[in-house]
Amino acid sequence: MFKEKLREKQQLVEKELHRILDIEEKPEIIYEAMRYSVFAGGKRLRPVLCLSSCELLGGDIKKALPVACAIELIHTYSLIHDDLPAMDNDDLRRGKPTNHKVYGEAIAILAGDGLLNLGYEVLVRHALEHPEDYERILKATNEIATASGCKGIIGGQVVDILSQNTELTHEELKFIHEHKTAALIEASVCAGAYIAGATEEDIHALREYARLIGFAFQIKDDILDVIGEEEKLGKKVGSDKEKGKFTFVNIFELEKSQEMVVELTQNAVKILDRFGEKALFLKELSNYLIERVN
Ligand code: GRG
Repeated sequence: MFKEKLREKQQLVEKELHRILDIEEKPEIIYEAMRYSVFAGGKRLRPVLCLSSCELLGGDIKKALPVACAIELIHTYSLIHDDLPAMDNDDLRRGKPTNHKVYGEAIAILAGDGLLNLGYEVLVRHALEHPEDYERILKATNEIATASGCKGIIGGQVVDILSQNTELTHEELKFIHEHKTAALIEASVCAGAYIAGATEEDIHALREYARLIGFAFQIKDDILDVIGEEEKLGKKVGSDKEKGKFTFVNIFELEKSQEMVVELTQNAVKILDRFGEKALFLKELSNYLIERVN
């Protein structure tokens, strides 16, 4: 039942992303490069979180769909840029050659820029087409813009890059994870909630929930980089060590890191108790993330 509901939401997102990116304009190559990475097989976790928090608060998920897709476009831009030679210099992403390996560095940079801008275009268009929801969409956009900026993923990426080959404290590592990973996960949950007309108390609880699962998600990512299977992961295993990246597994070893993922998730799930039965899907999704293999 959970898997079916997950698939349903992923398919909604997939269909809408195809609609958004079905652009037959010149220069064709840029749209091709953008589609290449968006449809390379991502899990769509962030958009599913966005739809689910909207649903949790009794909102109409169709109204959250453009917002969910905008987040996935922005997330995909960050992956393309993260893989560039000037950043992580990766050859594989989502099980396929990275964007710059296929299209060259210049087009990959522009495809990332194109996706970032398209994300905001989708949000602004949604607000213009639905003036009755204008304020809700604006609040969601504010969440997404903040998380995508220097207070979020860019700030996390800067510290991550400057910290290569450096031993970090728990606090320093937490800063990177909270910004690089948890920020956009938090924005996904809060944006969906805003579309449903969340109260500030709802937002406070959901933000705390999302922060915890975002953090757990990154620790799990660190673990998978050590014990994951390359084929399932869709990227190289052991790349953190190779790049001199300090991770939670360095500080806490595997067993303790795994315990932390479980504990953070349990604490996150407890926060959802206040929403009663409606929170079942989000709770199951949170637990599913502990078991993920990619
Ligand atoms: C602003 C250039 C720039 C980068 C921002 C997001 C980011 C920093 C870099 C991406 C690389 C990375 C490992 C980020 C941590 C977050 C994370 C685990 C991303 C992968 O997310 P998944 O597993 O990927 O949801 P899919 O492919 O399923 O969407």
